[in-house]
Amino acid sequence: MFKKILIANRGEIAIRVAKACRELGISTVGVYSTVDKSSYHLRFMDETVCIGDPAPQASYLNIEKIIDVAKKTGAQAVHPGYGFLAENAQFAKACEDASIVFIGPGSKALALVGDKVASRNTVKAAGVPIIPGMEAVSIELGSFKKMAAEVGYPVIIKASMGGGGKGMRIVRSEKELEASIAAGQREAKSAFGDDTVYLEKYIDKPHHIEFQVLRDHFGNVVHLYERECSIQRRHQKIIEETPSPVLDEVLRTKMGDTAKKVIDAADYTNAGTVEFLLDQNKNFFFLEVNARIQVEHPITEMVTGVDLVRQQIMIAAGMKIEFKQDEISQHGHAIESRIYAEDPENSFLPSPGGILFLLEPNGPGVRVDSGIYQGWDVPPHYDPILSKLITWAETRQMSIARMSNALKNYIILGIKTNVGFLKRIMNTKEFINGNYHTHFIDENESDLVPKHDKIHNALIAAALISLEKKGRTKAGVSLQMRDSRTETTPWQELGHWEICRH
Ligand code: MV4
Repeated sequence: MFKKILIANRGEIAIRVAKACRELGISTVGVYSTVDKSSYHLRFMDETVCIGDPAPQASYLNIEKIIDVAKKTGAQAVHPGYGFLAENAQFAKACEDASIVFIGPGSKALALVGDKVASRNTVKAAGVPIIPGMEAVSIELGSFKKMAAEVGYPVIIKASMGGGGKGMRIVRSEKELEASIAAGQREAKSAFGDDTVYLEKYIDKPHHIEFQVLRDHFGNVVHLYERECSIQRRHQKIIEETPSPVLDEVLRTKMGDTAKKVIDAADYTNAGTVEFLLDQNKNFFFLEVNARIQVEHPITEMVTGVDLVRQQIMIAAGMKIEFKQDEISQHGHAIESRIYAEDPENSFLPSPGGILFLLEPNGPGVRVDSGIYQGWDVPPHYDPILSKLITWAETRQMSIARMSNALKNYIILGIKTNVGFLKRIMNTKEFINGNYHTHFIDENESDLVPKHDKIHNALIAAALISLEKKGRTKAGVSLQMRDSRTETTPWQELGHWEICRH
C-alpha cells in the first residue's frame, strides 16, 4: 500500500480523499493556491504545499508543479479528485512517466473515453446500444445531412472531445444544420481546443441514469448500481438519487451488465461511471464514461456500504476489489443535494464572500461532505460548490423527508446559496412522485425561484444586529423557528441578506 498520497484538489473532495487515506494509514500532501491559504481542506492534510497563484492554470491545473511537489514530498501516488486534472490524459501520462501512480484509469483508457466518437465505436463493437448517429468524424456538410435524414429530425450536434453539454446544438430542420455545425465547432474549439463535432438523433426529455463501476488490474469488474441524475440545470446536476424511481429490476440488471461491458471494452481500470440516456419508451443508450470519482458518489456509498475512494486507492495500489458482484445490493434510498454559493434570484451567478455564520445539519441518515467553515471567505476563482448534503433512509419518502428537514437546518449566513431553491424542489409534486426528467428545472424554474420578502428579511436582520450589539454570543440563537411545515425559516432567509456584513 502507498505510504503517502498527494491530493491534487481543494474543497470538499480533497477532504473526502484525505479521510479515506487516513483510514488506510496513508499520509497526505495537500496543495493550495495562494488564495486558498486558509482553506478547510488543508486542515485534513499531514503536509501542505503552495502551488501557485489563484488562477487554476497557475495552480490546480499546473501539471509540472504538481508532479514536482509529488517528487519533492515523496508521494507515491496522486489522487486528482474531480474537475481540474481528473480526466486529463496528459496529466495521467506525466504521472506514469514520473513513476507516480495516477489514482484513476491509465492514460490510454482515459484518452479513449475522452473521445466520444472513438468510445461510441468501441462500445458498439462490444454490443452496447448507442444513440443512432455518426460513427466516423467528418467535416463534410453532406455527411451530416445524410445522417440527419437517416435518423430523422430533431438531431443533436455534439463535440467529440466535449462533455457537460458544451458544443451541443439541437437541430430541428435541415435549414438550421449548417449554422448549428459551425456554432458547435466554434464552441468546441474554444472549450476543448478541438473542433470535431458529430451528429446523433435527438432524444427528447430523457432520463440521465449512470452506473458506478469498479475494475481492478486483474480484470475483476463490479457495478454498484445506478444514480438518477435527471435534476439538472444548464448541464449542472443539482440533485441525484439512488435507486432511480424509473428503473425496474429487469432493466436495472440489463443496464448494470451493459455498464460492465463498456468498462471491459475500454480496458478501463479504477472507478468509473457509465452514463446512459433512457428515453420515454425506456430504451437505454450509452452516452459516455466519466473517468473520475464523481461529485455524487456518496449516494452510492450510502446504499451499497462501499467506500469508493478506498476502493480507488486499493485498485491503484494493485490490489483486488474486496468483494464480488453478488455481495453488492442496494439497501434503502439516498439523495444528494449540492450546496452552491450562488444566487438563484440573479441567474444563479456565483456569490463568493465571507461565511459569517454556519450551522450544518446532522442526525440519523444525514451526511454532510463539506469544504467550508464559519469565518472563511469563499474565493471567486473556482467552482462555487460549498458542500454536499446527503440523506439516507429505508424508503424514498423518508429520505426526501430527511433531506427537506436537513435543508431547513442548513444555515449559511453572509453569502447567497441555493439552499432555498433545493428546498422548493423537494416540495414539488414531480420530485415527490419521482416523475421527472432532464427538462424538469427548465420547465419549472420560475416557480422554484422565490420572490423574496425584503421587508421581512430586513426585520430579521435588524433583530439579529440588535441582539449582537447587546453582546449575545451567536447571532440570533434566541429567535424562534417558524412553523416547521412552512418552507423557510428566518435563518434561511438571512442567507440572502448582506446586511450581516458589519
Ligand atoms: C443528448 C440528449 C438528447 N439526445 N443526446 C447532456 C450532457 C451530455 N453528457 C449529453 N447530454 C445530452 N445528450 C441525444 N442524442 C440530451 C442530453 C441532455 C440534455 C440536453 C438538453 C438539455 C438538457 C439536457 C440535460 C441532460 C442531458
